[in-house]
Amino acid sequence: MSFHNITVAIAKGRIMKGSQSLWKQTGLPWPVDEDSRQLWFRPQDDHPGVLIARARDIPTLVGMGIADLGIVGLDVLEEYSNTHVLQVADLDFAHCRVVLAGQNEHWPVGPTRIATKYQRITQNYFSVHRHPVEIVHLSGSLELAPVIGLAPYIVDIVDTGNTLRQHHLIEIVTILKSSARLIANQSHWRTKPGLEQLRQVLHRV
Ligand code: PRT
Ligand code: MG
Repeated sequence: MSFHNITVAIAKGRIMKGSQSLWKQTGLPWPVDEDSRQLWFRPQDDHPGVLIARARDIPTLVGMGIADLGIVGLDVLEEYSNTHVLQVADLDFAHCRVVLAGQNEHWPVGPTRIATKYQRITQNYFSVHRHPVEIVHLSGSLELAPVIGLAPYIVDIVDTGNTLRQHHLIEIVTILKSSARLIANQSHWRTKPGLEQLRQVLHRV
């Protein structure tokens, strides 16, 4: 099968590491040269190209059809997805959870402030539970928010739980279980040859 027309947008960091081993398992040559500062590796021979981007930009790049496919965590997809993007496979790596955490194990009593980089996920969750919250957007170092008195609760990604423990924070509830997902541009998915075949190659391993 020829994938020479196909570009996959991949989030750098953990998702890229996992994608690299997925490419290895499938026998596809990994086109990314990590020592170069290049971010766009064009399709070569019969192999798909790879575009490296920030995680939160992947749904935009796929939705606009700049890339045909994308690989991104479900957490990022729930937060930043758009109507032009389809989820086509669970790739079963980069497992983690989006959790509510605080300085004790109790669910907040009354209106409360929550620091997070996941505004949409947090707002939806507390709307469903009809619990009033004020969301403070931070883009990193969430664990510091309770310590410095910015917000008593955070909504953040947890894997082993070590980071929370180090900051004396306790998990209260899991809001979302996440893993790496393969996403597709909706109209490319319907019309472009090779996308379903590439999905099968990536999903079957
Ligand atoms: O830096 P940038 O904002 O571009 O992206 P990023 O830092 O979120 O990228 P990256 O590659 O580190 O994570 C990308 C995706 O990996 C996330 O969107 C998740 O879907 C997934 N993932 C899986 C994780 C983790 N596990 C994880 N543990 N993302 C982040 N973490 C963080 C966690 O927040 C904590 O601070 O790693 C730290 C260690 O976690 P513990 O619980 O093991 O201590
Ligand atoms: Mg990071």
